[in-house]
Amino acid sequence: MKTAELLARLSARHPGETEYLQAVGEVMHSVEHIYDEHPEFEALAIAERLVEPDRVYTFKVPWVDDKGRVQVNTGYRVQFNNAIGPYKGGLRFHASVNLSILKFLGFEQIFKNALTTLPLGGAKGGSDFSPKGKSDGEIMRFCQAFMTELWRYIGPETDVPAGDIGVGSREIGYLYGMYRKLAHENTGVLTGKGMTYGGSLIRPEATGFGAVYFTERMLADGGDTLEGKRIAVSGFGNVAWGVALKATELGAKVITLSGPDGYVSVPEGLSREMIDYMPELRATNNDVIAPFADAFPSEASFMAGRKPWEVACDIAMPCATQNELDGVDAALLVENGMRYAAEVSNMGCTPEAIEVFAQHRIPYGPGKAVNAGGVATSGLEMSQNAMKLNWTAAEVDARLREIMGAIHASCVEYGTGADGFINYMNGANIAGFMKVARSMVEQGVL
Ligand code: 2IT
Repeated sequence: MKTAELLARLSARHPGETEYLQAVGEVMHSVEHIYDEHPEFEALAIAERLVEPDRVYTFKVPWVDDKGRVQVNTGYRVQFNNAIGPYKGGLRFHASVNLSILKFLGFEQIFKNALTTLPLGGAKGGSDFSPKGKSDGEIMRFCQAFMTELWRYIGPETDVPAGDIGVGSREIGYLYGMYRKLAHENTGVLTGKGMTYGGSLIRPEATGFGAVYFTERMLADGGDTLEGKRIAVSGFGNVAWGVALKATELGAKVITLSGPDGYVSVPEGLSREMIDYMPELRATNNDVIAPFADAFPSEASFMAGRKPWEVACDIAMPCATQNELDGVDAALLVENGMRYAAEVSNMGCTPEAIEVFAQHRIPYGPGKAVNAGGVATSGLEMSQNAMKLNWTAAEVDARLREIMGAIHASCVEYGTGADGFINYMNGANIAGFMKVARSMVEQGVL
């Protein structure tokens, strides 16, 4: 593969789409050697076809706020690739959302979904709507307005959205209600649904639990366990909550959480009471972590405007957003003794950070493998909806564990170097890519 040429052409065609170009660059560099061993890939222009989304929907979302003012946001759905299954991926509601971010997320989703072992294609969507400071009524009206456009493009066998940043069970409920009304049908068209209308047990916990199951296996590869390990976590949303719950249960200490305003340090590790407080703080819709330290003044201290990567820890688990851990942060973490990096946010580490990990031979689990338990459990929700039955929490959790084990095995199979060092990023990219590329080859030029 002429990777440099491909990337140059792509950046000329999509100037300024930095996150998208970053995500494509990472995957293409990982797969170029394998690609060249398969002349049929080059002949069928698999790379050129894979890097462009199948289609992108953009639409206007007008809605009325509590003061009676008309607001206008932009809505998107990027349907990236459905070679192995229906389009699948979350919706992000955040002020930063733009086409570049949704294309990077949709592109990553293709390979992540392929890794889950389930038949799921890649997509992503969302809006630049910011839920921060909005009332429940405003959120409902926005979700309803968003769905009046989106519903034409999705369906239980074609494209199944879910949550992401800013879209949790409340938003999924409002979105699902409007879809049901417009389409006149009750189907598994969204995942992350509430338990009263077709949701799956363990879906709320799945991204965080899956991330800890994967991390446990990374440690086992190094002859290590989670017992007594200090974990620096960023974010304080659904994903950070699931990580904190499972990691603490397995004997680790979660010693930080963070928000856009700074981080909290909890040297003795989060207690169950603190973990239970996380969803409460999230529900205030203010997107700040400072009140956490006010709620637990003797155990937690707030560091305004700083990132958690300055604390000494054994494991770093970024759980907030893309590019939240850069080269400087990575160097500081390594200097302070960090031994494993398990990225839970999508593309949470910059290329420079990944380079620092590689230089110091720090095992690094990429987001598309570590956080795949979320979408995998969405796939399990789809299966339950199709069969019109519900599995028990224990059954879903057992399947999630099995899937995370399979993802880890793929990373090891494709990522172990001649010297025995496991490059989980290359492994994940190659394993995901090979499945999608083979499926595209078998199905012809489309
Ligand atoms: O990034 C992700 O994998 C998600 N936000 C979950 C997607 C899904 O369809 O459950």
